[in-house]
Amino acid sequence: MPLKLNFNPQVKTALDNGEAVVALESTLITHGFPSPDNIEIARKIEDTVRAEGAVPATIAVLGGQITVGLTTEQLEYLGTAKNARKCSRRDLPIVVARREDGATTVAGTMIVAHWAGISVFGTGGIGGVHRGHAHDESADLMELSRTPVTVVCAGAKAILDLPLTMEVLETRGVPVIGYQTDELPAFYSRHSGLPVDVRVDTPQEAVDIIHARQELTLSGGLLVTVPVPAANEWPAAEAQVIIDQALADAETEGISGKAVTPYLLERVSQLSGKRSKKANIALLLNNARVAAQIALALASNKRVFPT
Ligand code: PSU
Ligand code: MN
Repeated sequence: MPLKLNFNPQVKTALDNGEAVVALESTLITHGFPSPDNIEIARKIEDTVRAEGAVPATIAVLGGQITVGLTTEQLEYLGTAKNARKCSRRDLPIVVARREDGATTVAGTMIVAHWAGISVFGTGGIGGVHRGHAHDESADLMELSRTPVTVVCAGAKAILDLPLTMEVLETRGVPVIGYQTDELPAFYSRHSGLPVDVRVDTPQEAVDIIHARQELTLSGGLLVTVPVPAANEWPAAEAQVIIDQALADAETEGISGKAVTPYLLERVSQLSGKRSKKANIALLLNNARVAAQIALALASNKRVFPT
């Protein structure tokens, strides 16, 4: 661990006792949802983890301090902060050196979770390869190939090129697990038509793969993909029309770099009324629940590995 991490005492105690802890990201608070919805959603995600019997650890950088497990006050502060930088791997040294606030993406959260000793992380959707811009590949994919954290998500965001994203995950050696599904979920909707590498139906089956990866000393993480609950699904055909419109608008406006993903998510939300938001919140809570169950199975099931 390179720097002193600022631990929430509850998270520290849970980790010291080998209890189940789930890492949560903060970019969805600063760049995923507008205030004040963002704070309420972040709280509900944490409550869902607690209801399962695990301890939530929302990760962010506050005034340059890498913080593992935001307090209620810190979460409220970040939820209204105007200048928090979206932090992937490349951004972490910048916010630390300049004592700035930073919200961690999937990549940034994986790095800090690993430093903190947290091996399960629940989120909405990972970044991936952007449609029509194959060179714009999220740093999330590279992080998954090098940092040993299990990321529970609803697939890659539907605004992305899902077949290309799956290809890159294969090249990078990241196993893609379907949780109670044979198909990669497409974030807002349950179906993408793309097969996952393996289906598991229980948290324990996911833990078996986590253990096998460790035993084989393979670097990198695992992706557990969970479909949005059927009642809150936004069917792919309907979502596609709006996503295409949002992508066209991004081109017209000349949006680029790290602003692309927040722009597209916000535009889809504006164009879809409440449909995309409803699905997004439902999948976040569902993923938090599954992540907590996997963390609990992992905590109750330690194995000693041959060295
Ligand atoms: N999925 C969401 N909302 C988000 C993100 C993903 O529903 O805000 C964020 C995550 O933090 C993810 C990041 O890591 O977007 C990817 O950004 P980029 O494509 O610039 O790597
Ligand atoms: Mn990008």
